[in-house]
Amino acid sequence: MVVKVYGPVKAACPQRVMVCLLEKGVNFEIVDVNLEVGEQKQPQFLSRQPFGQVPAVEDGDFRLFESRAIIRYYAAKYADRGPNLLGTTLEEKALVDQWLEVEAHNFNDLVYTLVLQLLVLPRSHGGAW
Ligand SMILES: N[C@@H](CCC(=O)N[C@@H](CS)C(=O)NCC(=O)O)C(=O)O
Repeated sequence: MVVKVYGPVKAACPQRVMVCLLEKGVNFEIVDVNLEVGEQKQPQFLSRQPFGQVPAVEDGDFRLFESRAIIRYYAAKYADRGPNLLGTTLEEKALVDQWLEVEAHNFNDLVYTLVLQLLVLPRSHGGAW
């Protein structure tokens, strides 16, 4: 079963998921969501991701959104292949959780907007997504 990753390749949050799938050697396909025209806010996509953001995945009958929940899921699902992304001992697992929290709340919140405003948007068409 090929995992479907919904979101544009160039967006950081879907890239977080793609990197995890690549690390784990999981086959996936990209289903593009055009953020420039607001496809992520349309009812069809909101049924996958109620907050109108990418990424979302579809894996057979299973659907999931929130990039960090998705990477935790695939890291656990494919624990027996590729690099160990979750740690082995309780302490290693706690450290993985610690740094995932730091990335989400201390790093991403501060850096994401800066990178988007200063680097990504000025280089994209018309200054929009
Ligand atoms: N907490 C969400 C954040 C998702 C998010 O911010 N996605 C951005 C792209 S990286 C997005 O969809 N932006 C368009 C929008 O918010 O309308 C996750 O990690 O999945």
